[in-house]
Amino acid sequence: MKVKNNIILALDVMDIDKAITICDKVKGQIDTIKIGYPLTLAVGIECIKILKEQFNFQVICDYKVADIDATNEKIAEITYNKGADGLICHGFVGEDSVQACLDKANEYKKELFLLTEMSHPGARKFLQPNAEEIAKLGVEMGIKNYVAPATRPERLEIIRNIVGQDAYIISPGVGTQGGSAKETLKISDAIIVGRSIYNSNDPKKAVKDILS
Ligand code: OMP
Repeated sequence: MKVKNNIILALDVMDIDKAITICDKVKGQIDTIKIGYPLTLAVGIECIKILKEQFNFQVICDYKVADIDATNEKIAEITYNKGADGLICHGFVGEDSVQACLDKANEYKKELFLLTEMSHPGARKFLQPNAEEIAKLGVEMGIKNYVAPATRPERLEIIRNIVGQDAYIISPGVGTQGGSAKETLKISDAIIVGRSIYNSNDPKKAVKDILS
């Protein structure tokens, strides 16, 4: 996936009018939006179509898919069928669960992002001890896209070394969670930023400041 300015907006607002207002402000700087449960549950999955048709954005659905294979398959089917360009799935659930998502991504010729280690403090306890194994699983399965934390550049680097330079890593945790855009982009291909942009009085300037 090619992302303009290597920045993805995490549009975690719960109101479609607010979402559209923010998109209008950043549309010249950003071409890729990550939506998750907040917008999808508030507005419905049709929000993918709105973002694509009204703004021509690429849409990554952050549904952190983490179920048995049969259920993952259904979640991935509906997400890609509704127009998502990418889907984020968890790796800790294991190979069969991830494979179900990967098969759907391949069927629709869209992207699957494997979440390795998360960015928040709580990830240290259960996810961090297994993140390297999750990244290795992704490599064995031929996965090209990963999510890894901007909040811990040293961990991000370890994950980069496992998945290799050709893999595409997107990193959340810049801004409000404390990560630096500049440091992260030395290792990752793109950053994911939410609150620092959508809570700003001037989202356009917020994007500019993050990139400067
Ligand atoms: P802000 O912290 O507001 O910039 O938002 C970060 C976005 O990235 C939110 O949508 C989170 O749900 C998401 N995220 C993380 O913050 N940490 C992770 O480890 C993984 C994700 C994600 O999968 O996108």
